[in-house]
Amino acid sequence: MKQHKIVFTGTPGAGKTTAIAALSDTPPVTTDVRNTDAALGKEFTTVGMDFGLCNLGDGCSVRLFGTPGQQRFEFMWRIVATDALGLVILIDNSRPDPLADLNVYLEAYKDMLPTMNCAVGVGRVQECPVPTLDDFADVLDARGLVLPVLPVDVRRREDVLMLVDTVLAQAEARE
Ligand SMILES: Nc1nc2c(ncn2[C@@H]2O[C@H](COP(=O)(O)OP(=O)(O)O)[C@@H](O)[C@H]2O)c(=O)[nH]1
Ligand SMILES: [Mg+2]
Repeated sequence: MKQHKIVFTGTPGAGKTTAIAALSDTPPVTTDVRNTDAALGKEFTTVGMDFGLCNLGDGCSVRLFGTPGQQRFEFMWRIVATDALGLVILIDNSRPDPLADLNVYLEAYKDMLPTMNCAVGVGRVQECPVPTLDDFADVLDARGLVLPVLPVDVRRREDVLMLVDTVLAQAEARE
């Protein structure tokens, strides 16, 4: 069976743990602990990484990894993405500067991106329509990158699957 590795990254609260749980066939392995960082404003936060498995049929399955979100774990972001077929960058559009958030991840992964299959998922666009998907495309364009930017609700399995399919389609196109 073909088994691919796909990594979800993004700011704390962007929905990495939720997305992996939505797609995983098996109960995902998470390392969430009670949050003691008041600045984060959420009850649980991921200190290590998430892991899930999803059988896509056609003899193909994906191993889903989530990076630890907080920037002090940045050294792990690249380690987790080693050997990955693809990367999904999740953006929380309700944050103060979502375009700057995207740039943080584009910078962290800049050596890998030219050869990495990658998609950007923008969450909470209904509540927060600005910046627009075009604005994200402009940020990518400024770095010479052409990547799909999709609206996503990480709580919906179909949305997360769409992101994974987009990454897999890029991989197939490269073959
Ligand atoms: N109301 C609302 N909540 C959302 C939306 N997208 C994600 N969430 C919530 O945002 C939180 C994301 O947390 P989590 O998955 O732990 O993020 P992580 O830090 O990236 O792992 C979850 O509680 C989701 O239910 C959305 O579009 N609307
Ligand atoms: Mg998490």
